[in-house]
Amino acid sequence: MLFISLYFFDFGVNMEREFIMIKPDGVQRGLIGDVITRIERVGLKIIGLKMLQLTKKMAEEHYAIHKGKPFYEGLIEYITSGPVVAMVVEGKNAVKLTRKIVGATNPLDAHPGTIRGDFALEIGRNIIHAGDSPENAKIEYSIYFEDEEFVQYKKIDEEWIYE
Ligand code: IDP
Ligand code: MG
Repeated sequence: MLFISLYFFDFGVNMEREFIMIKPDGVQRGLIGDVITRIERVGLKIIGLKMLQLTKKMAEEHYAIHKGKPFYEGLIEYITSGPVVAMVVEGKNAVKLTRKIVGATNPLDAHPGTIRGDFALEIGRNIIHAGDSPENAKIEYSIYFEDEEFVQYKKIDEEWIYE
């Protein structure tokens, strides 16, 4: 019993949900598979996944914190320019881990091996979005997903991923 409660306690620490979006350039360039592979292989669990075309209203809500910045209008145009793939993943330290896999905002600063470092060269065409904190990830995924859409399941590799 003690073992079980300790196990659950440990597993619960830093378990987070992260919001990820493959932007229109990622979709158009055929990178959906590459991106999802990188997210999956690190051990994160996909609990929600959908393709959609963002409306201007959704885009403005998503990027509300950037309103007024010089790149804002271009960003709204870019993110609504074609279909995107929206995803919610779950895992220990999911936000920090995802941001590491995604790489720096400007692909010029993103290390090789990161998604932006490997697939992009301009800041305004940087393939992927990822929430920068668990709180912001929740605000963002709530624009695109209802809570009931998330699938609760246990992956058989969890005991080999979590110590
Ligand atoms: P992040 O996507 O790494 O979190 P943010 O600073 O939150 O970076 O910016 C959101 C998005 O806005 C970036 O991913 C990028 O597409 C775009 N962006 C940020 N800064 C610039 C810029 O200086 N010029 C053009 N686009 C920018
Ligand atoms: Mg951001």
